[in-house]
Amino acid sequence: MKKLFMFLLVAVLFFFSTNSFAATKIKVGVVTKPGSAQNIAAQKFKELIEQRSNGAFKVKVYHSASLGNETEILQQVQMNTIQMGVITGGPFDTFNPISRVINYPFLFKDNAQADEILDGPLGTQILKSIESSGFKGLSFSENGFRNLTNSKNPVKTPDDIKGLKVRVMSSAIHKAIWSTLGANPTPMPWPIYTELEQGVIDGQENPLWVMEVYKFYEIQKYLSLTRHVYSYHIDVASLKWWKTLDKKAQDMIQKAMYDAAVFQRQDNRSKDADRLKLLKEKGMEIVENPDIAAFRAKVVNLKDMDLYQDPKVKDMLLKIMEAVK
Ligand code: EAX
Repeated sequence: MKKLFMFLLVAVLFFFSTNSFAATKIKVGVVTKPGSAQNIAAQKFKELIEQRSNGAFKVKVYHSASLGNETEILQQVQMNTIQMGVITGGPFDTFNPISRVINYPFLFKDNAQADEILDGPLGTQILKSIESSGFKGLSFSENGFRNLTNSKNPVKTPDDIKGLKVRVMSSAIHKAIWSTLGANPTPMPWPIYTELEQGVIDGQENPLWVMEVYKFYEIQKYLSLTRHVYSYHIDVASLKWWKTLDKKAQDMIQKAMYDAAVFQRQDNRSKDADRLKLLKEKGMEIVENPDIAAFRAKVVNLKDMDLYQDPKVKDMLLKIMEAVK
């Protein structure tokens, strides 16, 4: 009996001693493939945190929807079966309506404005408010300004959109934008190449990197530089997991993710001119100056819709609008 007790004691001590030296594993979920905006942010985070923690953290990035679509990744992050994700703003909509404010059409004029708001106190407040949904918002990396592509006709004015079947993210505001513009919006999770190829949908909207990395130039003839929404990712951690970490670890992770986000935004922006050139070479017909004023006029009243009736959400939207005036 005594021997058995001693054996168990040694076994328990051994377990704890080895475990305290084992690296803490962090699973990061992204829906897109290597070379994508989300992956570049996640990979940079991996590189920075593994290096800065001397291997105390070990990160594995699960890409290409291997853990499910973005809604499914977020559900797993809530439960802490996945610790982190780099997730496009759209799908957050069903978890917390605060995410709608940044998806508001024509909110930011340019990248500098987006950075100023998202890295400033209002951005911090948005990250803080998703805690009520089980997420620790760490930082904002970016998808970029979204542009419309389609297989039917060049789009210069909202009239050219009438009846187009446009795939949208799982997001009430994105759906509202496209129905207000006269399209027939179809919510669908990523990826969507097959649906575009088979004509289930006529068009989609995304930043330029998507058209390149996913080869949409093969199946979408027309691109309009509508820049209708600045699309962000929330770099998110499981709040459940976050609470198990000590302050030092939290700070280190937060800083590494923020630095990765800043790196990724610059990386994304620095490639856009070449992407446009490539898409032209690949045969896309590009409307570089669509009638933005006409698009804007159509969606100007979206802020008064039910979507923004929650006073917290409306208040945040109005504050941002005021700040970027
Ligand atoms: O980043 O679903 C979307 O349209 C996203 O922008 C997609 O994940 C590409």
